[in-house]
Amino acid sequence: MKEQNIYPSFPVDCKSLVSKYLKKEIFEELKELKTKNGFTLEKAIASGVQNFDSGIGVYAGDLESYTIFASLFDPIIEDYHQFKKDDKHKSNLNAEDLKASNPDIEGKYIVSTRIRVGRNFAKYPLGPAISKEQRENIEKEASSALNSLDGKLRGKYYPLEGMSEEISKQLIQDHFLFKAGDRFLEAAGLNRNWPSGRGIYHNEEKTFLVWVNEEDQLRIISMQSGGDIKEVFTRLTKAISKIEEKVEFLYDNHLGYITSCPTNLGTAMRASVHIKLPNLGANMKKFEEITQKYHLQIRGIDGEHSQSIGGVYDISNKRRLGVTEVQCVQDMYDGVVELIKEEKKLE
Ligand code: ADP
Ligand code: DAR
Repeated sequence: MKEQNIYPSFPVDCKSLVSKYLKKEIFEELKELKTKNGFTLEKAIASGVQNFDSGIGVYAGDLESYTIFASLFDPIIEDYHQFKKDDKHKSNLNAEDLKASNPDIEGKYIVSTRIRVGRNFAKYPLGPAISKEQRENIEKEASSALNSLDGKLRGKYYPLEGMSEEISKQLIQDHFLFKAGDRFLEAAGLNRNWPSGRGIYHNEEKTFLVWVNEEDQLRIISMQSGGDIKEVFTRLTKAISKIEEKVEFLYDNHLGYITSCPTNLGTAMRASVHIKLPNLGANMKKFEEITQKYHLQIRGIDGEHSQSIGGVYDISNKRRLGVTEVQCVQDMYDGVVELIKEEKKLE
C-alpha cells in the first residue's frame, strides 16, 4: 500500500518553487484538505515530487485549489509572477491597442509567429481532476462550438483517437499538434485516458488551431509564417470572442483566466516568434540581457524543454499575470525589435 501523505524530501540542488515553498508546517496544514472535486495536496504537488527538475512543480485541479491550497500556491504565484494576493488582474484583448508594424518585412529573421491562450470550461474541474466522461463532454462541446465557426476560421476538428500515426507525426512536425507523453503533465494526471477526448481543430490555411484537452481544455492558437505579429494577434482575438459566444471560460477577478499550471494564470497567453539569431546565439550574455529587459523567455524550436537548432530560437513573453494580453504581445514585439537590431550589429 503506497504510504500516504509523507512530507516529500527534495534534493538540495532542487530549484523548483514547490521545493522552495512547501515548508513542513504548510504541508501539515494542507495535507488532509480536499476540494469539492476531491483534489488533494498530494495530487497538486505530484509533478514536482516526481520531477525534481520542475520549474514550478504544482498544478491545480480546479479553481478551488487556488483557495484551499493558498498557503502554497500564493507564494509560488507571487514568486513567479511578482503578483501579490491582493493584486487584481486586468484583461485587454483589443488588437487595435497593439503598436506592432512588421519588424522584419524582408523575412530575414522571423521564421514564424504564434500566439496562444489557454482556456478552461467554467463548468468543469481542470485537467488534473476531470473524469474521462467529463473530458469527453468537453471534447463534444468544444468541437461543436468550433465546427460552427465560419469565414477564415472555418475548419474541421480531428480527434486524436483514430488519427493515423503518420498524420499525427506530420502535424507535430509542422508544430501544429501537441506532443503526447510530457512527464510533467503525466505526473500531474493530465495524460490520463490518453488519447480519449483529445484532438485538434484547424482552419483550411492552418493559421488558426485549437488543441482540445492537452494541458488546458482549450489552447486557442493563431500562427503563420513571417513576422506580422499584429495580424496573428488580431486573428486570435476574433477567434476567442467567437468561441466565447458558445463556451463560458473559467475566470477569476484576482487570477484572471484559470489554468492548471500557475505559470499560465491571468492572460494564459504565450506570444512567440521563431527567429534566426545565430550571432546573438554566440553571445548569450548580450542575448539574455535583452530578453530579461523585455521579460522574455527563450525556448527551443520544438517547444518547452527542447533545444534551439541552427541558430533559430523560440522567443516569447514570460509575464502572463498582472499584465494585459496587449502588454504580453507588446513585450514580445518590443524585445524582438531590439534583438533584430542587435543581431544586425553583430553581422
Ligand atoms: P505552448 O506554446 O503551448 O506553451 P510549447 O512551447 O510546447 O507549448 O509549443 C507548442 C508547439 O508550438 C511546439 O511544437 C512549438 O514548436 C510550436 N511553436 C511555438 N512557437 C512557435 C512559433 N513562433 N512558430 C512555429 N511554431 C511554434
Ligand atoms: N514543467 C512544469 C510546468 C512549467 C510551465 N510550463 C507549462 N505549464 N507547460 C514545471 O513545473 O516546470
